[in-house]
Amino acid sequence: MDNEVDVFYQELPKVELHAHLNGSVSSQTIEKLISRKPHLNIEHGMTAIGKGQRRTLDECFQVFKVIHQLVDTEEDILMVAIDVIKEFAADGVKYLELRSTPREEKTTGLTKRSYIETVIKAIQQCRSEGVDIDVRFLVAIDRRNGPEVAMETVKLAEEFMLSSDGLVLGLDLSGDPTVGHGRDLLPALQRAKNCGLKLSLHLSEVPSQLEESELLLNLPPDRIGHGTFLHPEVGGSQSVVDKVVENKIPLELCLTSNVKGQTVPCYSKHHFKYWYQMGHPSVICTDDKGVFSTDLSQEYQLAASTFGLSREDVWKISQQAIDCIFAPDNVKQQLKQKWIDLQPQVF
Ligand code: 6MZ
Repeated sequence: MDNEVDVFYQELPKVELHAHLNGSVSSQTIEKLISRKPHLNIEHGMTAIGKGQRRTLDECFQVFKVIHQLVDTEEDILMVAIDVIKEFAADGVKYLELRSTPREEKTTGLTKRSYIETVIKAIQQCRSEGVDIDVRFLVAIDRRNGPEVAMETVKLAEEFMLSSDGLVLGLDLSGDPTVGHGRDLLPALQRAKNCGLKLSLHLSEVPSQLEESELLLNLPPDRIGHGTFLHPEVGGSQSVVDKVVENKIPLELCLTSNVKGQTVPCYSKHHFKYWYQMGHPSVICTDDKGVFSTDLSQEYQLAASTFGLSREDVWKISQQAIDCIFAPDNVKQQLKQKWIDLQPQVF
Protein backbone atom coordinates (compact mmCIF):
# COMPACT_ATOMS: atom_id res chain seq x y z
CA MET A 1 0.00 0.00 0.00
CA ASP A 2 1.23 3.49 -0.83
CA ASN A 3 0.16 5.43 2.29
CA GLU A 4 -0.78 4.98 5.95
CA VAL A 5 -4.56 4.84 6.16
CA ASP A 6 -6.45 6.28 9.12
CA VAL A 7 -8.58 3.77 11.01
CA PHE A 8 -11.72 5.84 10.30
CA TYR A 9 -11.48 4.96 6.60
CA GLN A 10 -10.71 1.32 7.32
CA GLU A 11 -13.70 0.97 9.62
CA LEU A 12 -15.99 2.93 7.32
CA PRO A 13 -18.41 0.42 5.76
CA LYS A 14 -17.89 0.61 2.02
CA VAL A 15 -19.38 -0.44 -1.31
CA GLU A 16 -16.98 -1.37 -4.13
CA LEU A 17 -18.53 -1.28 -7.59
CA HIS A 18 -15.57 -1.09 -9.96
CA ALA A 19 -13.00 -3.83 -9.37
CA HIS A 20 -11.44 -5.92 -12.14
CA LEU A 21 -10.56 -9.32 -10.72
CA ASN A 22 -7.11 -9.73 -12.27
CA GLY A 23 -6.20 -6.12 -11.58
CA SER A 24 -7.09 -6.60 -7.91
CA VAL A 25 -4.59 -9.36 -7.10
CA SER A 26 -2.50 -8.42 -4.06
CA SER A 27 1.28 -8.79 -3.83
CA GLN A 28 0.85 -11.73 -1.42
CA THR A 29 -1.28 -13.60 -3.95
CA ILE A 30 1.10 -12.68 -6.79
CA GLU A 31 3.92 -14.29 -4.74
CA LYS A 32 1.89 -17.51 -4.48
CA LEU A 33 1.21 -17.48 -8.23
CA ILE A 34 4.88 -16.84 -9.05
CA SER A 35 5.93 -19.79 -6.89
CA ARG A 36 3.43 -21.99 -8.76
CA LYS A 37 4.92 -20.92 -12.11
CA PRO A 38 8.65 -20.19 -11.64
CA HIS A 39 9.36 -21.05 -15.30
CA LEU A 40 7.61 -17.85 -16.42
CA ASN A 41 10.39 -15.74 -14.83
CA ILE A 42 7.90 -13.11 -13.71
CA GLU A 43 8.98 -10.78 -10.93
CA HIS A 44 6.66 -8.90 -8.68
CA GLY A 45 7.79 -5.51 -10.04
CA MET A 46 6.16 -6.45 -13.34
CA THR A 47 2.66 -6.71 -11.89
CA ALA A 48 2.20 -3.55 -9.80
CA ILE A 49 2.78 0.20 -10.03
CA GLY A 50 4.15 1.54 -6.74
CA LYS A 51 4.05 4.87 -4.96
CA GLY A 52 4.96 7.88 -7.10
CA GLN A 53 5.26 5.70 -10.20
CA ARG A 54 3.31 6.44 -13.34
CA ARG A 55 2.68 4.41 -16.47
CA THR A 56 0.93 5.21 -19.70
CA LEU A 57 -2.45 3.53 -20.02
CA ASP A 58 -0.90 1.39 -22.71
CA GLU A 59 1.76 0.16 -20.27
CA CYS A 60 -0.99 -0.65 -17.76
CA PHE A 61 -2.54 -2.96 -20.31
CA GLN A 62 0.81 -4.73 -20.67
CA VAL A 63 0.72 -5.39 -16.92
CA PHE A 64 -2.63 -7.20 -17.26
CA LYS A 65 -1.08 -9.46 -19.88
CA VAL A 66 1.63 -10.49 -17.39
CA ILE A 67 -0.97 -11.22 -14.70
CA HIS A 68 -3.04 -13.25 -17.17
CA GLN A 69 -0.01 -15.49 -17.75
CA LEU A 70 0.06 -16.17 -14.01
CA VAL A 71 -3.69 -16.81 -13.74
CA ASP A 72 -4.56 -19.41 -16.33
CA THR A 73 -6.13 -22.40 -14.57
CA GLU A 74 -9.36 -22.94 -12.64
CA GLU A 75 -7.24 -23.47 -9.54
CA ASP A 76 -5.55 -20.07 -10.00
CA ILE A 77 -8.84 -18.27 -10.55
CA LEU A 78 -10.37 -19.87 -7.46
CA MET A 79 -7.42 -18.82 -5.30
CA VAL A 80 -7.25 -15.31 -6.76
CA ALA A 81 -10.98 -14.70 -6.41
CA ILE A 82 -11.12 -15.99 -2.82
CA ASP A 83 -8.07 -13.92 -1.82
CA VAL A 84 -9.46 -10.77 -3.48
CA ILE A 85 -12.87 -11.16 -1.82
CA LYS A 86 -11.30 -11.70 1.63
CA GLU A 87 -9.01 -8.69 1.17
CA PHE A 88 -11.92 -6.42 0.27
CA ALA A 89 -13.81 -7.75 3.31
CA ALA A 90 -10.79 -7.07 5.56
CA ASP A 91 -10.75 -3.51 4.20
CA GLY A 92 -14.33 -2.91 5.39
CA VAL A 93 -16.09 -3.51 2.08
CA LYS A 94 -19.59 -4.85 2.81
CA TYR A 95 -20.83 -5.14 -0.75
CA LEU A 96 -18.65 -5.88 -3.76
CA GLU A 97 -19.38 -6.17 -7.47
CA LEU A 98 -16.40 -7.95 -9.00
CA ARG A 99 -15.95 -7.92 -12.75
CA SER A 100 -13.81 -10.13 -14.93
CA THR A 101 -13.36 -11.11 -18.57
CA PRO A 102 -13.96 -14.85 -19.06
CA ARG A 103 -10.90 -16.35 -20.75
CA GLU A 104 -10.27 -19.62 -22.48
CA GLU A 105 -6.84 -21.26 -22.15
CA LYS A 106 -6.45 -24.24 -24.46
CA THR A 107 -3.31 -25.48 -22.68
CA THR A 108 -4.97 -25.79 -19.27
CA GLY A 109 -8.50 -26.70 -20.36
CA LEU A 110 -9.95 -23.48 -18.97
CA THR A 111 -13.12 -22.45 -20.82
CA LYS A 112 -15.12 -19.25 -20.59
CA ARG A 113 -17.91 -21.19 -18.94
CA SER A 114 -15.64 -22.82 -16.34
CA TYR A 115 -14.04 -19.41 -15.74
CA ILE A 116 -17.39 -17.93 -14.70
CA GLU A 117 -18.34 -21.07 -12.74
CA THR A 118 -15.07 -20.80 -10.81
CA VAL A 119 -15.64 -17.17 -9.84
CA ILE A 120 -19.13 -18.13 -8.66
CA LYS A 121 -17.65 -21.02 -6.67
CA ALA A 122 -15.25 -18.58 -4.96
CA ILE A 123 -18.13 -16.28 -4.03
CA GLN A 124 -20.12 -19.21 -2.65
CA GLN A 125 -17.13 -20.52 -0.70
CA CYS A 126 -16.56 -17.16 0.97
CA ARG A 127 -20.26 -16.99 1.78
CA SER A 128 -20.21 -20.46 3.36
CA GLU A 129 -17.17 -19.48 5.44
CA GLY A 130 -19.16 -16.51 6.77
CA VAL A 131 -16.93 -13.79 5.29
CA ASP A 132 -18.76 -10.53 6.04
CA ILE A 133 -19.27 -9.28 2.49
CA ASP A 134 -22.00 -9.63 -0.14
CA VAL A 135 -20.33 -10.33 -3.50
CA ARG A 136 -21.87 -10.23 -6.97
CA PHE A 137 -20.35 -10.72 -10.40
CA LEU A 138 -20.36 -8.69 -13.62
CA VAL A 139 -19.19 -10.51 -16.74
CA ALA A 140 -16.78 -8.32 -18.69
CA ILE A 141 -16.45 -7.73 -22.41
CA ASP A 142 -12.93 -6.82 -23.51
CA ARG A 143 -13.56 -4.38 -26.36
CA ARG A 144 -10.37 -5.55 -28.06
CA ASN A 145 -12.00 -8.87 -28.91
CA GLY A 146 -14.64 -7.42 -31.24
CA PRO A 147 -18.40 -7.80 -31.78
CA GLU A 148 -18.69 -11.58 -32.15
CA VAL A 149 -16.93 -12.35 -28.91
CA ALA A 150 -18.98 -9.60 -27.27
CA MET A 151 -22.22 -11.26 -28.38
CA GLU A 152 -20.99 -14.68 -27.18
CA THR A 153 -20.14 -13.14 -23.81
CA VAL A 154 -23.59 -11.58 -23.52
CA LYS A 155 -25.25 -14.94 -24.20
CA LEU A 156 -23.11 -16.60 -21.56
CA ALA A 157 -23.82 -13.84 -19.05
CA GLU A 158 -27.53 -14.17 -19.78
CA GLU A 159 -27.43 -17.89 -19.00
CA PHE A 160 -25.61 -17.31 -15.72
CA MET A 161 -27.91 -14.45 -14.78
CA LEU A 162 -30.78 -16.96 -14.93
CA SER A 163 -28.99 -19.81 -13.15
CA SER A 164 -26.72 -18.20 -10.55
CA ASP A 165 -29.29 -17.30 -7.94
CA GLY A 166 -28.73 -13.57 -8.31
CA LEU A 167 -24.94 -13.68 -8.24
CA VAL A 168 -24.42 -12.66 -11.88
CA LEU A 169 -26.12 -9.31 -12.29
CA GLY A 170 -24.70 -7.59 -15.28
CA LEU A 171 -22.12 -6.78 -17.84
CA ASP A 172 -19.03 -4.60 -17.97
CA LEU A 173 -17.49 -3.11 -21.09
CA SER A 174 -13.78 -2.52 -20.58
CA GLY A 175 -10.38 -3.09 -22.17
CA ASP A 176 -7.99 -0.77 -23.97
CA PRO A 177 -10.10 2.29 -24.83
CA THR A 178 -7.96 3.09 -27.86
CA VAL A 179 -8.92 -0.17 -29.58
CA GLY A 180 -12.17 -0.69 -31.52
CA HIS A 181 -15.36 1.38 -31.54
CA GLY A 182 -18.41 1.01 -29.31
CA ARG A 183 -20.68 1.31 -32.36
CA ASP A 184 -19.73 -2.25 -33.34
CA LEU A 185 -20.63 -3.54 -29.88
CA LEU A 186 -24.06 -1.91 -29.77
CA PRO A 187 -26.05 -5.01 -30.85
CA ALA A 188 -24.46 -7.07 -28.04
CA LEU A 189 -24.99 -4.34 -25.45
CA GLN A 190 -28.57 -3.78 -26.59
CA ARG A 191 -29.30 -7.49 -26.27
CA ALA A 192 -27.81 -7.50 -22.77
CA LYS A 193 -30.00 -4.59 -21.78
CA ASN A 194 -33.13 -6.18 -23.24
CA CYS A 195 -32.63 -9.42 -21.33
CA GLY A 196 -32.23 -7.65 -17.99
CA LEU A 197 -28.47 -7.59 -17.52
CA LYS A 198 -27.34 -4.35 -15.88
CA LEU A 199 -24.74 -2.40 -17.85
CA SER A 200 -21.63 -0.72 -16.51
CA LEU A 201 -19.68 0.76 -19.41
CA HIS A 202 -16.23 2.33 -19.42
CA LEU A 203 -16.88 5.64 -21.16
CA SER A 204 -14.47 8.40 -22.25
CA GLU A 205 -11.49 7.03 -20.36
CA VAL A 206 -9.37 8.78 -23.02
CA PRO A 207 -10.18 12.06 -24.82
CA SER A 208 -10.87 10.61 -28.27
CA GLN A 209 -14.03 8.75 -27.25
CA LEU A 210 -16.67 11.48 -27.10
CA GLU A 211 -18.62 10.39 -30.15
CA GLU A 212 -18.65 6.81 -28.89
CA SER A 213 -19.83 7.95 -25.46
CA GLU A 214 -22.69 9.93 -27.00
CA LEU A 215 -23.79 6.84 -28.86
CA LEU A 216 -23.54 4.44 -25.91
CA LEU A 217 -25.29 6.88 -23.59
CA ASN A 218 -28.43 6.38 -25.68
CA LEU A 219 -28.74 2.80 -24.40
CA PRO A 220 -28.53 4.17 -21.61
CA PRO A 221 -26.06 2.29 -19.39
CA ASP A 222 -26.88 1.79 -15.70
CA ARG A 223 -23.47 3.04 -14.56
CA ILE A 224 -20.41 4.66 -16.12
CA GLY A 225 -16.82 3.58 -15.48
CA HIS A 226 -14.39 6.53 -15.24
CA GLY A 227 -16.08 9.03 -17.62
CA THR A 228 -12.87 11.03 -17.35
CA PHE A 229 -13.39 13.16 -20.45
CA LEU A 230 -17.17 13.60 -20.51
CA HIS A 231 -17.39 17.13 -19.14
CA PRO A 232 -16.66 20.32 -21.11
CA GLU A 233 -13.67 21.44 -18.96
CA VAL A 234 -11.62 18.58 -20.43
CA GLY A 235 -12.92 18.60 -23.98
CA GLY A 236 -16.22 16.78 -23.36
CA SER A 237 -19.57 18.42 -24.00
CA GLN A 238 -22.49 19.88 -22.08
CA SER A 239 -24.96 17.77 -24.03
CA VAL A 240 -23.18 14.61 -22.90
CA VAL A 241 -23.18 15.82 -19.29
CA ASP A 242 -26.89 16.63 -19.63
CA LYS A 243 -27.61 13.09 -20.80
CA VAL A 244 -25.75 11.62 -17.82
CA VAL A 245 -27.55 13.93 -15.40
CA GLU A 246 -31.05 13.48 -16.89
CA ASN A 247 -30.70 9.72 -16.72
CA LYS A 248 -29.09 9.93 -13.26
CA ILE A 249 -26.36 7.52 -14.34
CA PRO A 250 -23.88 7.03 -11.47
CA LEU A 251 -20.16 7.33 -12.14
CA GLU A 252 -17.57 4.90 -10.79
CA LEU A 253 -14.51 7.02 -10.00
CA CYS A 254 -11.04 5.59 -9.42
CA LEU A 255 -8.59 8.31 -8.36
CA THR A 256 -5.27 6.47 -8.04
CA SER A 257 -5.86 4.41 -11.17
CA ASN A 258 -6.44 7.54 -13.26
CA VAL A 259 -3.43 9.39 -11.79
CA LYS A 260 -1.04 6.43 -12.12
CA GLY A 261 -2.38 5.64 -15.60
CA GLN A 262 -1.84 9.32 -16.45
CA THR A 263 -5.27 10.08 -17.84
CA VAL A 264 -5.59 12.64 -15.01
CA PRO A 265 -2.57 14.87 -14.25
CA CYS A 266 -2.87 14.88 -10.42
CA TYR A 267 -5.34 14.08 -7.65
CA SER A 268 -6.62 17.66 -7.34
CA LYS A 269 -7.55 17.72 -11.04
CA HIS A 270 -9.56 14.51 -10.80
CA HIS A 271 -13.09 14.77 -12.23
CA PHE A 272 -14.47 13.57 -8.90
CA LYS A 273 -14.60 17.29 -8.06
CA TYR A 274 -16.75 18.22 -11.07
CA TRP A 275 -19.38 15.53 -10.52
CA TYR A 276 -19.39 15.63 -6.72
CA GLN A 277 -19.87 19.40 -6.64
CA MET A 278 -22.85 18.98 -8.95
CA GLY A 279 -24.37 16.54 -6.49
CA HIS A 280 -24.30 13.79 -9.13
CA PRO A 281 -24.07 10.20 -7.80
CA SER A 282 -20.33 9.47 -7.71
CA VAL A 283 -19.00 6.23 -6.26
CA ILE A 284 -15.37 5.96 -5.14
CA CYS A 285 -13.80 2.71 -6.38
CA THR A 286 -10.37 1.10 -6.79
CA ASP A 287 -10.40 -0.24 -10.40
CA ASP A 288 -7.32 -2.47 -9.94
CA LYS A 289 -6.19 -2.40 -6.32
CA GLY A 290 -3.29 -4.81 -6.97
CA VAL A 291 -1.86 -3.14 -10.06
CA PHE A 292 -2.22 0.36 -8.63
CA SER A 293 -1.11 -0.61 -5.06
CA THR A 294 -4.14 0.79 -3.29
CA ASP A 295 -7.29 -0.23 -1.43
CA LEU A 296 -10.71 1.32 -1.03
CA SER A 297 -9.98 2.87 2.39
CA GLN A 298 -7.01 4.65 0.88
CA GLU A 299 -9.10 5.93 -2.05
CA TYR A 300 -11.67 7.40 0.36
CA GLN A 301 -8.90 9.00 2.39
CA LEU A 302 -7.30 10.46 -0.75
CA ALA A 303 -10.63 11.91 -1.89
CA ALA A 304 -11.17 13.43 1.57
CA SER A 305 -7.70 14.96 1.87
CA THR A 306 -7.63 16.22 -1.73
CA PHE A 307 -11.09 17.77 -1.79
CA GLY A 308 -11.43 18.79 1.87
CA LEU A 309 -14.28 16.41 2.72
CA SER A 310 -15.45 16.10 6.33
CA ARG A 311 -16.00 12.70 7.93
CA GLU A 312 -19.75 13.23 7.56
CA ASP A 313 -19.30 13.93 3.84
CA VAL A 314 -17.26 10.74 3.52
CA TRP A 315 -19.89 8.75 5.38
CA LYS A 316 -22.58 10.09 3.06
CA ILE A 317 -20.57 9.17 -0.04
CA SER A 318 -20.20 5.58 1.15
CA GLN A 319 -23.89 5.41 2.17
CA GLN A 320 -25.15 6.86 -1.12
CA ALA A 321 -23.19 4.26 -3.06
CA ILE A 322 -25.80 1.73 -1.87
CA ASP A 323 -28.34 3.29 -4.23
CA CYS A 324 -26.00 2.59 -7.16
CA ILE A 325 -25.61 -1.17 -6.69
CA PHE A 326 -27.08 -3.60 -9.21
CA ALA A 327 -28.56 -6.00 -6.63
CA PRO A 328 -32.30 -5.67 -5.95
CA ASP A 329 -34.07 -3.45 -3.44
CA ASN A 330 -34.15 -5.93 -0.57
CA VAL A 331 -30.33 -6.04 -0.65
CA LYS A 332 -30.20 -2.24 -0.67
CA GLN A 333 -32.47 -2.16 2.38
CA GLN A 334 -30.28 -4.66 4.26
CA LEU A 335 -27.17 -2.62 3.48
CA LYS A 336 -28.85 0.62 4.55
CA GLN A 337 -29.70 -1.00 7.87
CA LYS A 338 -26.09 -2.14 8.25
CA TRP A 339 -24.88 1.45 7.71
CA ILE A 340 -27.36 2.70 10.35
CA ASP A 341 -26.09 0.08 12.81
CA LEU A 342 -22.45 0.96 12.16
CA GLN A 343 -22.77 4.76 12.09
CA PRO A 344 -20.61 6.41 14.78
CA GLN A 345 -22.41 8.57 17.37
CA VAL A 346 -20.01 11.40 16.65
CA PHE A 347 -17.76 11.83 13.65
C1 6MZ B 1 -10.16 -0.41 -19.12
C2 6MZ B 1 -9.49 -2.11 -17.74
C3 6MZ B 1 -8.85 -1.19 -16.88
O1 6MZ B 1 -11.01 -8.92 -16.62
O2 6MZ B 1 -8.87 -10.19 -16.49
N1 6MZ B 1 -9.30 -3.33 -17.23
N2 6MZ B 1 -10.14 -1.72 -18.84
N3 6MZ B 1 -9.55 0.52 -18.37
C4 6MZ B 1 -8.87 0.17 -17.25
N4 6MZ B 1 -8.23 1.16 -16.56
C5 6MZ B 1 -6.94 1.02 -15.97
N5 6MZ B 1 -8.33 -1.88 -15.85
C6 6MZ B 1 -8.62 -3.20 -16.08
O3 6MZ B 1 -9.07 -7.96 -15.34
C7 6MZ B 1 -8.14 -7.30 -16.16
C8 6MZ B 1 -8.85 -6.68 -17.35
O4 6MZ B 1 -9.72 -5.62 -16.91
C9 6MZ B 1 -9.77 -4.58 -17.88
C10 6MZ B 1 -8.86 -4.99 -19.02
O5 6MZ B 1 -9.62 -5.62 -20.03
C11 6MZ B 1 -7.92 -5.98 -18.35
O6 6MZ B 1 -7.34 -6.89 -19.25
P1 6MZ B 1 -9.84 -9.31 -15.75
O7 6MZ B 1 -10.26 -9.88 -14.44
